[in-house]
Amino acid sequence: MPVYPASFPRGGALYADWVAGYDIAGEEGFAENPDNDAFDNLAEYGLGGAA
Ligand SMILES: [Ca+2]
Repeated sequence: MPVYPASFPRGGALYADWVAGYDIAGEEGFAENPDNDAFDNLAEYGLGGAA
């Protein structure tokens, strides 16, 4: 399970739900970029993109 900062209330579960929709085991961190586009995971999630 990813470890989320304590200052990330409730959104952590939503991000985990987003991660669960993609086959990115091992690359689920905010700064990872499993599809090697211009956006890291946190940006993809925030913008409604695909991992
Ligand atoms: Ca990406």
